[in-house]
Amino acid sequence: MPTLPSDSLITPLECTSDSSERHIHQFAVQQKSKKRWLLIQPVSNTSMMVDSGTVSMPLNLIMVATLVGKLFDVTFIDERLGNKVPDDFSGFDIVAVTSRTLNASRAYQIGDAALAQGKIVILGGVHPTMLHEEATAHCTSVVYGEIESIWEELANDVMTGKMQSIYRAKELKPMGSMVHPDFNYALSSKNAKKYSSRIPLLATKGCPVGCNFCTTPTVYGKSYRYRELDLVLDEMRYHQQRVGKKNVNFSFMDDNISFRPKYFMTLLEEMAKLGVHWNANISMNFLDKPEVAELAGRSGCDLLSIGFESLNPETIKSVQKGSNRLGSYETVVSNLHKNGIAIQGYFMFGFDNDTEESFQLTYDFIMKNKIEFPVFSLVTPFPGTPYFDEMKPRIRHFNWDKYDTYHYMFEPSKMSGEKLLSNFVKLQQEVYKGRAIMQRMKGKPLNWIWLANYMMNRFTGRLTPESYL
Ligand code: B12
Ligand code: SF4
Repeated sequence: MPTLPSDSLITPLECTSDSSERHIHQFAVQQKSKKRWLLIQPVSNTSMMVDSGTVSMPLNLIMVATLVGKLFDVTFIDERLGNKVPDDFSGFDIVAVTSRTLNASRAYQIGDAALAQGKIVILGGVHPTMLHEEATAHCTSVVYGEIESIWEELANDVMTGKMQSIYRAKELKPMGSMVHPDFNYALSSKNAKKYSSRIPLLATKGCPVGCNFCTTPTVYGKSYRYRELDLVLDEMRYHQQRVGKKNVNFSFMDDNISFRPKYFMTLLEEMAKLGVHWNANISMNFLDKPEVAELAGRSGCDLLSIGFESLNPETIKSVQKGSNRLGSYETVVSNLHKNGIAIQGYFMFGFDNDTEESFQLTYDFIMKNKIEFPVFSLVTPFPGTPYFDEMKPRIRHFNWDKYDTYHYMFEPSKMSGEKLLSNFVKLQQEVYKGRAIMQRMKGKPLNWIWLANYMMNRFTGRLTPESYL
């Protein structure tokens, strides 16, 4: 491939972002053949339901594909759809793989195979970011955190073939400068019908709450960025036009969409005018105000995912989840229910403060407050978090395939591992018994949440404590 004289290369830090992008683009255009990238979303090896059935469109890899595709040829493979990663990478120059912890071993396997065939291998996503030294053994380069903030430098090095082992931005770009994701990469995939019809969308990034088990504070620090409202609304309108109807379902991928109440409320006011439906992860810190829940309902919200985590105040304190106030749990639920918003409630077990009573307390809370879709997980110290460093000497294994929040990680101090798992299974089976489902769901609209309960009924019926080992 012809190369340009070195003085035409860009040192991104010396240029404005606009001029460096223009410069790189000219460079790419001048090349006879563009470099060919293979982008891969690997499937995890976990035995649990994580990657089965319909899966959400991977916004992270779509964002990567959108940027890369402006300069290079892109082939997009999502293994979770059943699409096959080739054994022979000769059709590609660069193999780039996204990875969380639960699919890190598969990402490394692909990386090793591509390296052995002399390809440039790039690993990105939360796991390589957290454990870049480990990841470096399976790739040419690791991208730390979001690609957008380091793209010009990475693209420049790919073109010149001078790769660095890690790419880490000195500062994060404002979200307004990020490209609109091009969903065609995912939608034109073979088996794309296995994607959930909910369209992933991003309005904000980061979360300053700082829970000790979460990777977000490590990756993005205390920063909280948001996109201009018009950009978010334009993206919604674009999808409305693309599908030819107003009533499109969006799923916000934000870490904590409500952290800036003014921004959030204005976004909701505008969404109410669009006639869309949406769901999101949300922390409960200001959902105890009835007017917020009212506006959320009016703006088309049909489900909110809330990390209640635990009913034990000591546990909430120990994980530094300052946004959760136990005294507000019931108010938050009732505010949302009054406005027709269903709740996907996340509950974690296995903390040192958990006792056998914790399970009964959680059961009572769920049943009394009619939580529509409770999700139970075992607390999992993810590498790179303060919690991981604290628990490392007690963690039973470092088999990344089992870092899916559905495996037993360490023995809590106030209960044996056997008791933890037997109570964990029993709680799920009780909550998803036919009678309990009827009690929680009676009078609720007949929609996919009923179906999710039915599937959970069948799934939990088969669970044993050994399922979690
Ligand atoms: C929304 C979300 C979900 C959604 C959608 C997930 C999906 N399909 O994308 C749902 C609810 C389905 C979900 C499920 C799960 N999630 Co989740 N989720 C998130 C959340 C809040 C945002 C992810 C997101 O899409 N962000 C927006 C995109 C645009 O940003 P991004 O992912 O950071 O991607 C950028 C960079 O990482 C980088 N990048 C990413 N890949 C690549 C690849 C290359 C080659 C390059 C160069 C760069 C690059 O550039 C991207 C674009 O800016 C994150 C927290 C977080 N901030 O990461 C947790 C998070 C990813 N989830 C987590 C977990 C544990 C899970 C579950 C296991 C929970 C469960 N038990 O069900 C499952 C696993 C599902 C799966 N198969 O992966 C953990 C993972 C921890 C870890 N170390 O692996 C996180 C980090 C939260 C935490 N606890 O810290 N999740
Ligand atoms: S509130 Fe959610 S996103 Fe924020 S630090 Fe805690 S777990 Fe992470």
